[in-house]
Amino acid sequence: MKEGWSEAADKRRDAVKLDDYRRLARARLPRNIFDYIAGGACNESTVRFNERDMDAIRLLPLALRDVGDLVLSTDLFGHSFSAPIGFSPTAFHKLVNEDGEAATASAARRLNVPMILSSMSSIALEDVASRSDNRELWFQTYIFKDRAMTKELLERAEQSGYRSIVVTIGCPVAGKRDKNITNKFTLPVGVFAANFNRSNVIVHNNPIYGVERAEFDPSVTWSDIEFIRSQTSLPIMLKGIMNPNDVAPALDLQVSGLIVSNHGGRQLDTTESTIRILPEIADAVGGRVPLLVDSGFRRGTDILKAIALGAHCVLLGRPVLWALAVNGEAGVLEAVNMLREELVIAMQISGCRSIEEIRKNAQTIIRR
Ligand code: FNR
Ligand code: LAC
Repeated sequence: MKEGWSEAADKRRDAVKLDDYRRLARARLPRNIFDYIAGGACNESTVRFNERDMDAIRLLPLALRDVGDLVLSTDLFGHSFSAPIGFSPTAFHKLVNEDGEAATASAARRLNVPMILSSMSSIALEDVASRSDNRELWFQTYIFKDRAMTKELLERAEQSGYRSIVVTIGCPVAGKRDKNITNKFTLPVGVFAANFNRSNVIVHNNPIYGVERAEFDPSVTWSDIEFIRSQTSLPIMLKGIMNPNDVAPALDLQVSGLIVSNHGGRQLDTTESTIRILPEIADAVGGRVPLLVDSGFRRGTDILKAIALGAHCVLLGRPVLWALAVNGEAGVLEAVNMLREELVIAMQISGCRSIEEIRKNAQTIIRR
């Protein structure tokens, strides 16, 4: 891959950056759905920390490095992906597009980037895999109070060809989302957690309450990760690591990867931004397993910084939903290609020819 910005990119007049999809989606979506996706916990301070802290880290570009040819490929769990960019698990894609997760997963296949399907998907996990023909999907689950349900999901994912299991931690309970409560948010008719049955419960704070057998469990401990391990032969990643002290117990349980995440600021408000805690977590991990990160990544330079600070891959949450809302599968392709082009430019101007070189140059190109 040679060039950064292309003529094709110039033709996309409506959106020139990832955040434009948010603006365009806002104009299309009902207010309560937009708020459910965009919103965070309480004052939404962490939502803002996530994005603003990217800018607090400055770059010192290295000049004259022959950056004519770049390599962006990224190997994870035995597959070579096209870029260090992937999709975080997000619930209910049919809220924004009728093809829902099938469209997103198909975009991920065409882009050759990893996608984590949420257990709260609005299309059943088997159907997402078959409709998208994506053979590299990963599956996310919580450790639900109903362990039999948790086990069933693991079995279904393994049987349908999912490549790894992502267990979301840091959710003993659902965070408080003021906007959903104010809006009296409920899922529209036709959108539901398709891997589950509907319950009659209505709690506006988070639609997960309306899903039978999907109750969070405040009693979850590290030993439950062992339970998950005993139930699947797939690699297991933990998503939601925010404290360096949680790295040792995770690695003791031989997990295959970690995802630094504060759920996009949707769980505990005033939690630290992921870009700021990433270096400390990377130190604790010491390269023993792949380290991924999400929450607030919107620009090519954000991704460059995450890699320099120890991440192997950066995941996108809301931007994927915004792009899906604006133009379905094609929107997701466009948006990710745009971000990839920004990453290419950032690598070239900072003097890094590969993901490996970003890591090697990290000490000199990053100023904190
Ligand atoms: C999420 N997230 C999430 N995480 C998870 O583990 N399981 C899930 O079902 C969901 N559902 C979900 C729905 C919506 C609408 C959003 C916005 C987010 C959190 C998600 O995986 C990710 O951590 C954040 O979205 C990343 O932050 P950005 O990129 O949205 O800032
Ligand atoms: C959310 C839940 C589904 O973030 O985790 O909305």
